[in-house]
Amino acid sequence: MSAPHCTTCPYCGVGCGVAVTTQGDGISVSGDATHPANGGRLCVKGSALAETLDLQGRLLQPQVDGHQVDWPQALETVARRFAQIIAQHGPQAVAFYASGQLLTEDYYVANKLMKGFIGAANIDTNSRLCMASAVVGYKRAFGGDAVPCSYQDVELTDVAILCGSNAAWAHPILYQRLMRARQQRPAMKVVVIDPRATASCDDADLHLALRPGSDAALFNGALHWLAQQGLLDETFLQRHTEGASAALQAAQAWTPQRVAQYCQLPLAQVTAFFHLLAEAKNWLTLYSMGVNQSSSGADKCNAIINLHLAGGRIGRAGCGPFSLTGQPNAMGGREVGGLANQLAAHMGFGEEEVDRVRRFWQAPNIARRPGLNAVDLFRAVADGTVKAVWIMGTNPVVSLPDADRVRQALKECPLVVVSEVMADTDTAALAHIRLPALAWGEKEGSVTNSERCISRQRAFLPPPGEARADWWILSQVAQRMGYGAAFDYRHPAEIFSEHAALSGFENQGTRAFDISGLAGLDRQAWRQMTPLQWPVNAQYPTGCQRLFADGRFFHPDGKARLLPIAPRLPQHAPTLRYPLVLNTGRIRDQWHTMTRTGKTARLMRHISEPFCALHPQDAAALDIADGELTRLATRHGWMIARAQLTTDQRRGSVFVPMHWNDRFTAQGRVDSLIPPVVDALSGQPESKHAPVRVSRWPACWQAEIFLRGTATPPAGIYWSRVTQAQATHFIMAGQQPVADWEAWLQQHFGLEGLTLQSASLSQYGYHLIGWRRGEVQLAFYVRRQALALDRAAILAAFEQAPPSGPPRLALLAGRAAPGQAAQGRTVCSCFGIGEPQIMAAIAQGCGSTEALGEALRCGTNCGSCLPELKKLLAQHAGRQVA
Ligand SMILES: Nc1nc2c(c(=O)[nH]1)N[C@H]1C(S)=C(S)[C@@H](COP(=O)(O)OP(=O)(O)OC[C@H]3O[C@@H](n4cnc5c(=O)[nH]c(N)nc54)[C@H](O)[C@@H]3O)O[C@H]1N2
Ligand SMILES: Nc1nc2c(c(=O)[nH]1)N[C@H]1C(S)=C(S)[C@@H](COP(=O)(O)OP(=O)(O)OC[C@H]3O[C@@H](n4cnc5c(=O)[nH]c(N)nc54)[C@H](O)[C@@H]3O)O[C@H]1N2
Ligand code: SF4
Ligand SMILES: [Mo]
Repeated sequence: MSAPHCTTCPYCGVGCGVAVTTQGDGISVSGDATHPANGGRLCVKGSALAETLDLQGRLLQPQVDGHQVDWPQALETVARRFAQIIAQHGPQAVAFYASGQLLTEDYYVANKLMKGFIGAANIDTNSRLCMASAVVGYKRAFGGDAVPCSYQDVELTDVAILCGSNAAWAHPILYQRLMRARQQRPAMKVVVIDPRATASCDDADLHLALRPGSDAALFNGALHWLAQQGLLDETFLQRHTEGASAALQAAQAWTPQRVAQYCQLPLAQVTAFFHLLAEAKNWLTLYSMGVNQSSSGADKCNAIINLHLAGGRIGRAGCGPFSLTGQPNAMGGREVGGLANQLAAHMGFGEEEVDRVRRFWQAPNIARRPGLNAVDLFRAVADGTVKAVWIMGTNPVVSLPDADRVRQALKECPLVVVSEVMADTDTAALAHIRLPALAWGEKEGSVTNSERCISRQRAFLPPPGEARADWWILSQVAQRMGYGAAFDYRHPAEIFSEHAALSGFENQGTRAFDISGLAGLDRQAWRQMTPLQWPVNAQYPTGCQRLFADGRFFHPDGKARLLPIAPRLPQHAPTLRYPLVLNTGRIRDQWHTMTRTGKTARLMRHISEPFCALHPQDAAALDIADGELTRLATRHGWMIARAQLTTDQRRGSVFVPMHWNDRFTAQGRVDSLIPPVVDALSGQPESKHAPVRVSRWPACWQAEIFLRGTATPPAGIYWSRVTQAQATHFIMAGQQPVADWEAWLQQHFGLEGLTLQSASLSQYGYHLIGWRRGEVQLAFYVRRQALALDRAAILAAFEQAPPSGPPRLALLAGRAAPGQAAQGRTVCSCFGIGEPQIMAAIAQGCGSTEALGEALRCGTNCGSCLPELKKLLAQHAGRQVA
């Protein structure tokens, strides 16, 4: 066994350290105990990383116009086609669309090429959909895009306010740090501000299920109320801020009564929140997409920051407005200038800044004005202004709003280049040129997490096939476009060092992002770099945990700004035709468009299908029962998802996960429903809010098929693919009756050479199993209503010789063989523990999560399922009482 490689998790912005051990062919992954973010822990996605490393589905060879080519040909074609379009239509006719999942070194090269050498600023990233509002908020308030806090602050605060953040699922390790701190310090309070009850409300003292989009009013109200109680920090305001009186004036109208009415909250909850603030020494607001993804996202951020400034709750332990970044390197993108309205290293397009960067890069064609942000960029592709787009590390056909228009735009675009790790994504399917990139575990570089901590991602696997690092691909294209000298990089350490030097270039304390202390790193030192928080410079040689401790901000006068905030509701209100509000977001075990987490059976078991969470009363009014298929439609598009009735939803509001796409389901891209409405200041889309109509999707049959090998379900039906280790598994439903199931199966899934046994049941039911050469090949079940199959038992049959006797009848029935326990829905993905087992253990006396952990091991590894275990315990207790 070799010594563990220390690297960083490629998923969320918590940025956990990962220790990888290789032993023969086996690779095991655990938390890196020395990493400051996680101290050795990993959540369920991090723990499953080793299962995503296989090469199945990987893009391993460059492709041009559908043909496999070698690298020189691919690179020359990209360079030539880009150069032709630039020569004919000018630099504004080309664009890059990149990702917060690129490494800092990749990002730096992409940004330098586009802004310094091609000469347009048309490089935007998926961070536009994610962090853009937070960036505007910080820049307006502090004069720089600087997150003041550290993760330690969650352990030191008195009130943690999770606003528009479901950290229990989206930032699990940070959430667990918070929960542990709370156990040790019972006086600590947790407030969750979210229209729906989430796993993060599990241990909250107060959940404010406010009207969608109304957050700014709540924070204005808190500001006004604290001012009235004389609880603002007048000294701090006077010494270190400007704009307090205007902000207070704007907040004046927001009495607790008015806040309660506007936010549709009980008055008692509003005042309870204000009292919590009044009584606590330290407040920490952790905010995320429920704040940023809004047409007033930037203002919501500043309403939060206003409160922290006015209360003097910033720059000290346990305090601050803490925007949680989503992607592993969203922050790195912000540092290099990976947004179309920033130039580089926290510099914008002021004349002096442009000149400074031009001199540093020795750039021949530096861009002098901002480029197109993501939504506008794809609009420009649609109207033909942008004729070439290079997409790297993101899947916009799934994740951008108005996604059907995005897809159409790419179909019509003369040149689409995609750098990807996977061969088949909804976006890669439309590319003229596909470039195989190195994936996590193969690539080398650095990332910055939510608390400004720079860590290394290290390679522990050889490059597969022809895959190459993103920085290398970009540099090679740059060289072929004639910019050789500026892109002559041989190692990512050289890029990092240049980036660090630019951050310090003529900085003199004027720009927050300064890592000039790392500018001289050679390869060896870069290889060994240990995590540290920027700034890293002469003043902070070993990094800095907390910014603004000295009350000095980055505006020229050194003072922070409070802004007058006028709360605005989302741009499109519900209408008679589209009466409900569509909210979207994440689930615990999937990552975005599922290209990697969708490969892991274990991560698919927790939630296996796109769903639509509805309040039971809304569902009753629509005649929709739990588990039925629904059709959701907006003016932009439609989708099918399975109804999940829950009082966790507010009335009038539905929730759909953002993850599903054409690779996994028939009609499940929620972003095809989202209007391309953006915040005017940040350009960030209002992905959390669309007026929607929900109706039943009446199916006349529901089926599941398990088969060895692959197949494509027929068009016109609903289907959803559930990754399983043993078999391909589709859940299906149809609106057209099928007269002869055997013929239908033969046509779409192939039954040649199989020995078959079938059973026709009453009520439209039909089951069929087929085997060949000692192996079960296919199992199919159809009914008029939803099925209740024991999937684990069916899958187990694919690992054994075809059964006979009662076990065969059990397989035909879709049930566990006699004497075997039923598995049911998986709750603990780490140990594969299902709900029936957990409920049985509770019934037998396990009264706490600890007792359950001892009996079944559930919840004892990553802890991501603890909120659900608590819910099941509560459910059981509720039943006992009833
Ligand atoms: N498991 C998992 N974890 C992830 C990711 C993933 O794909 N899967 N992605 C990562 C990325 S890139 C990101 S950006 C983060 C996102 O992390 P989060 O922002 O925590 O996740 P979301 O589920 O998108 O949205 C958070 C919450 O905002 C709420 N919300 C909606 N509208 C409003 C509103 O008007 N006001 C308030 N206060 N809340 C509202 C939603 O109900 C939702 O519960 O997660 C990161 N972590
Ligand atoms: N409705 C709705 N829409 C949303 C959101 C929402 O909450 N609601 N959230 C938004 C947010 S916050 C985000 S961050 C986006 C995320 O949306 P996307 O960025 O589109 O989602 P990913 O699936 O992470 O896409 C990353 C792609 O890069 C590939 N990849 C992985 N590693 C590498 C690599 O090293 N190099 C290269 N070249 N490719 C690689 C992956 O296979 C994958 O196809 O979605 C946004 N869209
Ligand atoms: S919390 Fe989970 S997904 Fe996020 S970085 Fe840590 S292990 Fe990875
Ligand atoms: Mo994100």
